[in-house]
Amino acid sequence: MGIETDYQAKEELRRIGVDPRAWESLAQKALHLVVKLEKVSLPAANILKQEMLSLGGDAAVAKGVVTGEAKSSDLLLLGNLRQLNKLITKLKDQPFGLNLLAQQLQGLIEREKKRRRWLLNFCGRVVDLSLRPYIMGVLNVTPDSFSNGGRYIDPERALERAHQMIEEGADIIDIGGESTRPGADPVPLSEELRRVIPVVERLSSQEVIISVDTYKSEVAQRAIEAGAHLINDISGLRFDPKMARMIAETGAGLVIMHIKGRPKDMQINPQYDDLMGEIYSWLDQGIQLALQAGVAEAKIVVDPGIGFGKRPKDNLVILRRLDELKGLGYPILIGPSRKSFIGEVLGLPVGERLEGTAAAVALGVARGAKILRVHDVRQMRRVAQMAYAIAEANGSL
Ligand code: HH2
Repeated sequence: MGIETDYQAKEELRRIGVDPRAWESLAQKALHLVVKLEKVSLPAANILKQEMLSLGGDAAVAKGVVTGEAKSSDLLLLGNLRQLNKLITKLKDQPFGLNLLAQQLQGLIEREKKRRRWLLNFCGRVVDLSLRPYIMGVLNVTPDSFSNGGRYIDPERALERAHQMIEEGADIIDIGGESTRPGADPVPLSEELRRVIPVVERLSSQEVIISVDTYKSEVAQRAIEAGAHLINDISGLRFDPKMARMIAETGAGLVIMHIKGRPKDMQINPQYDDLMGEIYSWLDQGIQLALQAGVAEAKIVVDPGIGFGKRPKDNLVILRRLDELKGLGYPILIGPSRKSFIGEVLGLPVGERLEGTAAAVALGVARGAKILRVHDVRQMRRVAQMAYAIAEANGSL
C-alpha cells in the first residue's frame, strides 16, 4: 500500500491497534522520501553514502564515486523520514558543505511534511490545502437565512446560483436547508430533506465538492447517498450522537464547528472565561469523538464558529488569535461572511459588508485559515489568494 501522509500513516497504525505512544516514531518510518541532490563533491557524496547506509537507508551515486574517479556526482538520498532526520543531525558537524546541506534538507522536509499534512480526501475527492486556500460558497435553500434568505428556495434557482459560484471559483458548495441564525427554530427532518436532497442530486454530476450544512445524521446520510462529499456540522457532532459513526462509515469529510448553546438561544448573553481555550478544548473533544467513531484524520476540518454563541468582540478576538487553533493539527475553516460583528464595527447592514468580509478573510488566511465559507465567491477568492501569497512570502503559514 502507498502511504503518502502523516494522517494516513497514523490512521493505519490506529486501525492496527498500535499503542498511540508509538505512533509518532512509527509514522516517521512509514513515510518515505527520495531527495535528489545535484553536483555533490566526491568527499561529500562518500560521506552521504556511508551515513545513509549506517542508518539503514541508502544513497544512489555515480559509479565514479566508488572508484574515486568522479569529481562530483548527482545523488539520490533514499530513506524514510526518521532516517533523514537522523542524517540531518549527523551532517550538522560535517565539513565539505554538508552542514549547509543539513539546513537545506531540514527546510525541504518541513515543506514536504506541510504539503502532505494538508492532503484531505472527502468521499474520494482529493483536497490539497497546501496549494492555496479553498473557497466554500454558501447556498442556503431556506426561506429565512440572515443573508439571501428565500432567494434560492426553488431548486432551479439554487442550481443556477451553484453554477454561478462554480464559475466564480468556488471549490466547495455548502448547501444548507435550515437557517442557524441567532434565534432560529429547528426545521423538521422531512422539510430539510425536501429542500436539500434535490439540489445535491442535481449538482452531483459537477466536479465541485458538495458540502451539506446539517447537524442531523439522517439528512447527512441521505445527502451523501445523493452525492455529497462533506458534512458541515455546526454542532461539532454534539446535537446528533449518530453523526460521527455515519460519517466514518461513508468516508465523507466532516467540519467540526464550535457552538455555545443552540441557534435558538446561543446569542442570549454568551460568556467566556477563556475564549480561545474553551474553543480549543471543545474542538479537540469533537476531534476525539470523530476519531473514536472511526473517522479518518484526513476527513476532519475544524471551525471556531464565528457568530455562534459569541459576542461581537469575541469574533474579533477569534480572528486575531486564529493561529492558536493550528495546534489542533487540522485544517481551519472560517465563516465570517457578512456576519453581524462586521455590521457592529462598520455600522453597516448585511448588504454592505463586502469590504468588512474581505478584511476578515484576508486576516483569517494570514493566520492560517485554509477554507473560507463565503457568499461573495469571486471577490473573496481573489482576496484569499492575495492574502495567501503575502502570508506565504512571509513564511508565516
Ligand atoms: N455560518 C453559518 C452557517 N453555517 N458553517 C460553518 N462551518 N461555519 C460558519 O461560520 C457557518 C456555518 C451562518 O451563515 P449563513 O449560512 O449564511 O446563514 P443562516 O444560518 O442564516 O442560513
